[in-house]
Amino acid sequence: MDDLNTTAEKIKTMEIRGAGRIAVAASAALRDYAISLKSLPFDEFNIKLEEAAKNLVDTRPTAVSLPNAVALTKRYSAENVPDAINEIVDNAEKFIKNAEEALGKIGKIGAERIHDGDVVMTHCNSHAAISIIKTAFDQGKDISVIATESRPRRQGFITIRELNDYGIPTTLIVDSAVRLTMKEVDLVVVGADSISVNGALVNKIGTSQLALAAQEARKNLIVAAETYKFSPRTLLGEMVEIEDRGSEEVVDSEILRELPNVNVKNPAFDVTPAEYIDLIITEVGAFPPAMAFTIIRDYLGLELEI
Ligand code: RUB
Repeated sequence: MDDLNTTAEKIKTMEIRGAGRIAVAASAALRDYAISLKSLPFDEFNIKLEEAAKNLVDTRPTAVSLPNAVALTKRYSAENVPDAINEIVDNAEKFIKNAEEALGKIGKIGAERIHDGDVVMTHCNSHAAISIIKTAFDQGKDISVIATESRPRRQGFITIRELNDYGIPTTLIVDSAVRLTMKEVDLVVVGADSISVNGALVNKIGTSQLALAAQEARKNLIVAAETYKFSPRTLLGEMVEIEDRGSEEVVDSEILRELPNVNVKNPAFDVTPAEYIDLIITEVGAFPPAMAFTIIRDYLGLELEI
């Protein structure tokens, strides 16, 4: 289970992060692990595979891309090990290829919403959101970006480096400058960790603050999300769990030791209700959030379980 454990650890420690990259890494790890079980009897193979799936899914709770990727990778109808492995390898190759192609399609569809001269605000570091921004830039549109720092892990620095290297003029702001800066913005583009059946978006903490400020300033907010970021389990009433991370990400433990009456809370994600979202850009088209059920039914299936 070595490689699988290594991937699980990298997801847990956020060496691999971002809902899309987590999903692709988990699918590849499960594929390779299944191949490594080729000499086991079928019943043992099944048990080991279930354990591995659970191990991966338990690494981080919020991004539904992870259980979706695992469920789509590990399903097989074969009743012997070699055929089951073939199905799993096919599933993984398909999932990874679709995930890669989805980014290009989202970029193309989303770029239609960006016009020459636009200032785009983004939050955290989302490959899907950045794909939209880069595509608009590639189309020759004269655009610039305002990127939030995204405390506490400061994923905004990954974003500004990426945009800088692409030649896109970018301004970095601290998270608390979002509302003040919103008047300069034409469009907000963010990624997604999960989208529930009611069209609510779960994304990096602070996303809902961008949404509130955008609505107040009458600016549109669009979400860039592959179809595998929608959560079938929310159809069963399940709520998306918001990951709580350690206090050391927010404040040095030394300082905290001197403050026995202080507690630090570090929720990593928040929820933006559907009414704050103009459109969700997926690889199969741009949808209003009210169509989340249709996307789950048509592109993920209602029985997706891990
Ligand atoms: C990352 C984050 C991103 C989404 C979408 O959080 O909230 O906006 O995962 O990213 P973390 P992508 O850094 O805690 O994983 O579009 O790349 O899948």
